[in-house]
Amino acid sequence: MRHFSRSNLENIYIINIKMGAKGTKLTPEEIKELQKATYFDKKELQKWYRDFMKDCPSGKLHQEEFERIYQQFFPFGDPSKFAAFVFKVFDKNADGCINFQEFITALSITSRGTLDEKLEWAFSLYDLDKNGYITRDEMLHIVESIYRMVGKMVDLPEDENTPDKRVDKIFKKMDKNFDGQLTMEEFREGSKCDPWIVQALAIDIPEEEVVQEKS
Ligand SMILES: [Ca+2]
Ligand SMILES: [Ca+2]
Ligand SMILES: [Ca+2]
Repeated sequence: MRHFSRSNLENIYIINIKMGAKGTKLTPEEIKELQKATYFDKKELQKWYRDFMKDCPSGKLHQEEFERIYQQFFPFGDPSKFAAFVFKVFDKNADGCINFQEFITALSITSRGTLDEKLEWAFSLYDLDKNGYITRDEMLHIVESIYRMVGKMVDLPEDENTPDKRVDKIFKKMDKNFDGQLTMEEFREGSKCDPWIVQALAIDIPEEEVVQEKS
């Protein structure tokens, strides 16, 4: 996750306020701020903004719409629970909707962020109460929602064919000090050996980085 200085954060709020009242193009100042906050260039930002405003003319993406997007990708499963968890990570200020700023920064991390940024983003998805640890229960909630979303699309090996078994397996591998919860450090190390945990979130971990860590 990127760390913003206060002035950057303030700028972002100003951007958001301006965005509420305008049309289909970002101003040069908005572009400049978003270029600092994301890995996208000017052209990409304008394009994402146009698409975003086309889909959400109010400038706000609500949870139901977010769920509908997931439903298109998982027509045979029930992605509503998983979408709700992801929505919470996108909706940084927890006001119940995703604005363009929140949308594009999350997209930037999940698609182009560094490995550590992606892992931190994934960690914050699993860490439901945001206390800095992932408990077995928290992971079970997410894994259950992933299984519901994917439905019966894939045949899973015996030792992973229920969310419970899957979480057991993950914890056996990742919970190095056996205290029943994962720190960011344990999660980071473990995810590099078991990319499923992150890939299941549709976050792409570059192949080389995974292999590098293994050797
Ligand atoms: Ca929000
Ligand atoms: Ca937690
Ligand atoms: Ca632990």
